[in-house]
This record gives sequence, structure tokens and C-alpha cells, in this order.
Amino acid sequence: IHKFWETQPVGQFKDVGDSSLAEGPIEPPTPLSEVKQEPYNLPSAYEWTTCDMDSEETCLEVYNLLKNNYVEDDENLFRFNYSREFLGWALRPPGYFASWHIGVRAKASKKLVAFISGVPARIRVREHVVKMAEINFLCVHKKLRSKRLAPVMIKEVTRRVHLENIWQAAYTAGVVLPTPITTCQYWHRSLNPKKLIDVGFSRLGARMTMSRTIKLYKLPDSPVTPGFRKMELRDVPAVTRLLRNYMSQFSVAPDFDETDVEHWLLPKESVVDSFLVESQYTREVTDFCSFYTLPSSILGNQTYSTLKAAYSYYNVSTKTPLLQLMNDALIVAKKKDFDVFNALDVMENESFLKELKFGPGDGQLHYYLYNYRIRHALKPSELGLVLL
Ligand code: YNC
Ligand code: MG
Repeated sequence: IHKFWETQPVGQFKDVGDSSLAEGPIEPPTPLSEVKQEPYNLPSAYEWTTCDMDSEETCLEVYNLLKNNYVEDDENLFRFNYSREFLGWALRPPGYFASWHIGVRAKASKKLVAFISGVPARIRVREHVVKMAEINFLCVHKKLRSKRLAPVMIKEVTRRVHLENIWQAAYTAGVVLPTPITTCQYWHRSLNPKKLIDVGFSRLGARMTMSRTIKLYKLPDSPVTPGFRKMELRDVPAVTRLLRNYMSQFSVAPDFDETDVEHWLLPKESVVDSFLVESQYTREVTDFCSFYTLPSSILGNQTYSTLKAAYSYYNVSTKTPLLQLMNDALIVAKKKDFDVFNALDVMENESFLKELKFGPGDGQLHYYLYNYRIRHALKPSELGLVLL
């Protein structure tokens, strides 16, 4: 039933529970000279293009392809609308490869009709730090679906990753493929319940009125934790130490150094927000929280066109209880006019979701590794990785 995925070095369904299979790479690297030198063949009406994300014009083409054709919810009410600034950030981390930003154009019109991307990352699996590609933004134009273009795009990005001498990858999808390392659930915390109900994102609870619902989700005007402030450039060393120490408890997590923290966690307007708690006495950074901005287009509503969503990213609590830290994150997100705050049940998130009035979403997010077998599936709480 998975004609393509059955041919790939990924954990296969038939091997689930087979404890004779060792954890680690499924296939060894091949000499670079043996990596196919030419791109895979596309149907003759199409051609490969490398998308230069430094070019405003190309960035806009990728933005528009995704805005009109990327991920929708099960009921087709919403579609992710990653901003141009976000795409520029997500696709150009330290050491990125322009060759991993892969487009497909119609030869005749030069219109961009498909895209897939990778960025390099060091990901720790238990005690092993592995160089990987994080694969994201796989998108085929709605009019070209079910023509087996996706497998060609996946093989092409794999070839270009191999050319950089990288042999593993991490990715997430809403669909079940062979075979998830874990399956996570999204939880949603209403910040603007009236709008969420009006656009069909949420429903008025049983025996609830609109005014009682608004009151239920009300938040203070400003954070309650003394020393809670926005992260700054000077905080990069302290945040890196705090994060590295905290992430060591998870089975799979990024191995962030200071350059990574500066890129992925330093606040960037309308892209990523980060806050920390600095002890008033010792000036020590004891806690950290962050979220990224990912609006969704609201499909066919007369009043509203955009749902402004914040997504929980990396959080660390050592002194401030995580519950209080995340409540402050909700407060600042509300102040920034987000409609909803989303979080996965990864890391220690379960400890605050119910108490802070998050509700479970429908639909799951499956995490995968390419060419790396893990012995048993993880619990979401054992996962320390958030992909965009
Ligand atoms: C998916 N999301 O199972 P089988 S997530 C991977 N990820 O293959 P066709 C997927 N594979 O089952 P369509 C997938 N969705 O026969 C489908 N597939 O073995 C598999 N949607 O291809 C599927 N973006 O071209 C099947 O399908 C085969 O025209 C069918 O295209 C699929 O970015 C898609 O959800 C998703 O744009 C492009 O539906 C299209 O339907 C679409 O006939 C809306 O494909 C947007 C959307 C996906 C978001 C994401 C992560 C992608 C990971 C890709 C795998 C990376 C592997 C590692 C590579 C580097 C390795 C190194 C080293
Ligand atoms: Mg297709």
C-alpha cells in the first residue's frame, strides 16, 4: 500500500516490534562518487529550479504556492499561511544549502508548481548526535495532485542531501507513513474565543454562553513572573547553556549551539518570540519560553480572512514553574493579538495543557526519521524536537 515508501530506508511496518534490528542507520553512507550526479527525471512539461530565497521575487513565488496549496485542516476551513519573513528565516539557518530549496516549474509558463526544502541540523538520538536534514514545505499544486510527483521530489531532495554527505533526515506529516517515531497531538488555547467560534475553529461549549466563554479565557494584562522579559542578543550564551542542559533529558532533540540559538530563538518580529526569566538578585537566566507565528487563511468567511496563531516552540523551566511560565507566554501572546496559542504534547507540555485551558485538537502530527531506526516508538513526552 506504500509503493514508494516500501523502497526507502525507513522503518517498515512489517518490522515493528522486531527487537533483533539494531537502533541506528539503516543503510551505510555510499562514497560521494556513487551518488547520482544528475537530477531525477520529471514529466517532460516540467523542470527543476533552485529557489533563491535571498531573492524577494522567488521568495514571493514560494510564498504564493504555499499560501494557495499547502496544508489544510480535515474540514478544509483553514490553510497554513507562512509569511515571507518566516520562510526566509526557516529556510536560511546557519550553514544552509541553497541547493536544498527545490522548486518545480512548468516549462511553458515558468510558473512554480511544486516545492520541497531541507535545512541542515544536528539532531541527537539518545547519546548520538547525527547530522540530518530537516525536510519541510513539501507542496504540489492542487491541479497536479496524485500524479506521483511527490516521490520524485523526495528522491531529488534526498540526492542533494547525500551530495552534502548527509545521510539522515527528520520530518513531520499529518499522514501515517512507514513508520512514526512518535505521534503527537496539537492542543489549542483560545485567546480570542469569539473570533474562534465565529470562524468555526471552536464551538461554544455545552451549557456555555458567549460572555461566560470570554470570561473563562480572560488573561491578565501583563506577565506575573518578576524578571520576565524579552530575550536579547546578549542572552544567547546563557540561553544556550540553559537549553542544552534541559534538552539532554529527551531521547530525540536538536543539539543547539550558540549560532543555532541566535538564529532560531532570538526574537524576530512576526516570526519568533522569546522570553526569559532573569533573577533580580543573581542576574541568572533561570527560565525560557518561545513561540513562532504561523497564521492560517480562513477559507470562505465573510468577516475574517486570517487566523493569527502562536505555536509553542522551546520552553525551559528550572525555577519558575512551567505552568506559570506558560501562563505568562499566553499573556504576552494575547497582548500581541494572537487569536489562539497552539502546543504539541511533546516534552513536558502535558503538565500545563489542561490546567491552562488548552483543548485537544483533531488530527495528529507524526514524526519521522529517514535512514535511522529506533528500537521502539517514543512517547510524545520523550521527544524534544519541534519542527516548523
Ligand atoms: C507526506 N506529507 O504516501 P506511497 S509535510 C511524505 N510526506 O507514497 P503523489 C507523502 N510522503 O504511500 P500528491 C506525504 N504525502 O505510495 C503523501 N506522501 O509510498 C506519499 N498536499 O505521491 C504518499 N504537504 O505525488 C505516496 O501525491 C506518495 O500529489 C504519493 O502529493 C503529496 O512537508 C503532497 O500536506 C503532500 O501538496 C505533496 O498532497 C500533496 O498528493 C500536497 O501522487 C498539501 O507520496 C500540503 C502537504 C506535506 C507537509 C512535509 C514533510 C515532507 C517529508 C517528505 C519526506 C522526506 C524524506 C527525507 C528526505 C531526505 C532524506 C535524506 C538523507
Ligand atoms: Mg502528484
